Amino acid sequence: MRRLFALLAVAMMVVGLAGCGASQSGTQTGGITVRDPWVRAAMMNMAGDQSGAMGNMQQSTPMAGMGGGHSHGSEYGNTAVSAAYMVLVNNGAADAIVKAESDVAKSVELHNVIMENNVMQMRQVEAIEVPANGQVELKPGGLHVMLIGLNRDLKEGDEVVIKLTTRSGKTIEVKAPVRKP
Ligand SMILES: [Cu+2]
Repeated sequence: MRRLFALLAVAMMVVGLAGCGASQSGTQTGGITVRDPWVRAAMMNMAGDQSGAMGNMQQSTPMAGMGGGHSHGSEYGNTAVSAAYMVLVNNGAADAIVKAESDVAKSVELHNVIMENNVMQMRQVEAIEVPANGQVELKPGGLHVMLIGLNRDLKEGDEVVIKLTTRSGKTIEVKAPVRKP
């Protein structure tokens, strides 16, 4: 009887692994994978135009007052910024993105956009949760990976490498093409 259980367990593991391999189609990690990544085109010298990363947001909403301080224009001043978007697809247990890194910017943060006093503002978030067997879309006007202090221009056709770290300890390397929004 015990032996039967052992055999059963091994059989289940094999089936499980095979299923996993098939659904991953070549990617190295189970759990979260990235689909359709892109980075918003932005120039380092955008005198008077800080709309690079959040163009949609600023066009459709008034600037936050001086006290607000969380809209792009007032928070980042002359620092060139951009943002990365993608779909996070999770084939496994609930996980989250807890860190993002890239060579193209001095600092990289996880951000969300929220409404406060009728003004859309960006907020840094500690993690982007991705539910088990679910997906989360990072898109303009919502969750995004914020690139602050660009080291170079991001022109259409360029490729930006972004490294994401999951709460479960995996690293996901994303190669995101630069696009105009
Ligand atoms: Cu942001």
